[in-house]
Amino acid sequence: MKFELLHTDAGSRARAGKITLDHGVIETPIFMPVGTVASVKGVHQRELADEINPDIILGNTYHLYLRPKMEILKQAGGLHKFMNWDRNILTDSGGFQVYSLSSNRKIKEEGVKFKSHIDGSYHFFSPESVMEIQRTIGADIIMAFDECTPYPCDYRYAKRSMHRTHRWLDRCVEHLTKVPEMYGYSQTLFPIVQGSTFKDLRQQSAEYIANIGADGNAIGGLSVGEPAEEMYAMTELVTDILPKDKPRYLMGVGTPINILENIALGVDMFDCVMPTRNARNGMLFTANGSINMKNKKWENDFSPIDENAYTWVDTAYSKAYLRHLFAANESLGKQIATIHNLGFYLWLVREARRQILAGTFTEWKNKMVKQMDNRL
Ligand code: PRF
Repeated sequence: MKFELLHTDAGSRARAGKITLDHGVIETPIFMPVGTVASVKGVHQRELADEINPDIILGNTYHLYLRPKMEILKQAGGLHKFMNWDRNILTDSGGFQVYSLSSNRKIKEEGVKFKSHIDGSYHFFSPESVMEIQRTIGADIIMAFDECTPYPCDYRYAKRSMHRTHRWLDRCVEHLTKVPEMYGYSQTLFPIVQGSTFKDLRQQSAEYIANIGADGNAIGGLSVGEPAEEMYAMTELVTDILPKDKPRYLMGVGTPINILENIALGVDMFDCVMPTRNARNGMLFTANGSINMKNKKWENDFSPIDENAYTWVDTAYSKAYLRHLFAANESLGKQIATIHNLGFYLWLVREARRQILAGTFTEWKNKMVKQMDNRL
């Protein structure tokens, strides 16, 4: 993996860069649409590639391991071939989904025993097994096995958990050297900073992760219920320590405003279920704020969904039509809303990149943050 830092903003820490991997170039800042179970929910791969056009999408180790299971992915020749997606993929390690989705999980030094949310069966994840699973899935960027602490979290637990995450990271790094890549292209491991919302822990963790010398670094444990100001304070502290010549990935963030604020703090990569999940609930993100598409007020509004035309659906359909689809519970409504939201998120990070390169980022960001705070 190669990362070129093209420009750093003068008035903030925002950066524009370029990551080169075997499945293509990623222009940063980037938003990665979430394709948890080998599908970005409701969007065909062709629409994803042609209309939304992300350089990379995300998959989940936890879900893919449980279904379709590793044997099928191995037979398919990896996730890219299985789902017919020939651009980059990043897989999360399960270090978050195990805690948020499974029940009866038991964390020990060796790893985590958990109960499947699908059929109640018991499984065990360790740093070693998660590296092997991610080799089989075959994503271009794979994540270290960590523990995402909840919020709030008491200091003693956060500290113990952070040290265990660091020990798990060492085991991931060590084990990965023993398990070869399976499909003829390279995979890059990103370690993850933890430390909850404690400054000294975040600092220690960022230093530990920086020392690993990985090709890219992630920040975990944020956007788990803490106030936005606390998240920004942690990001700022961590990006000050992580190497400048490597991409930074803030996991599971966030709203359009969160994304712009964190770009300003030096983050290069984002993922979040928000644009896809909220779309399915009828919530649209726009440059002027969010819209509840189910609201009666759109019943006879025949203006386009979004005249900024991020994707073809924005001008092909009216708000009244989309509102009707939600009222009638038609699956097409969810699909249209998903394409719009992902189109908007990808526009947002691309425009941020353009503004960074033009030297006008901060002014634009402040204006956008104000505008996007509205509810329409
Ligand atoms: N760890 C991992 N995945 C994650 C997180 C984390 O802390 C988060 C936290 N927002 C989202 N996804 N492995």
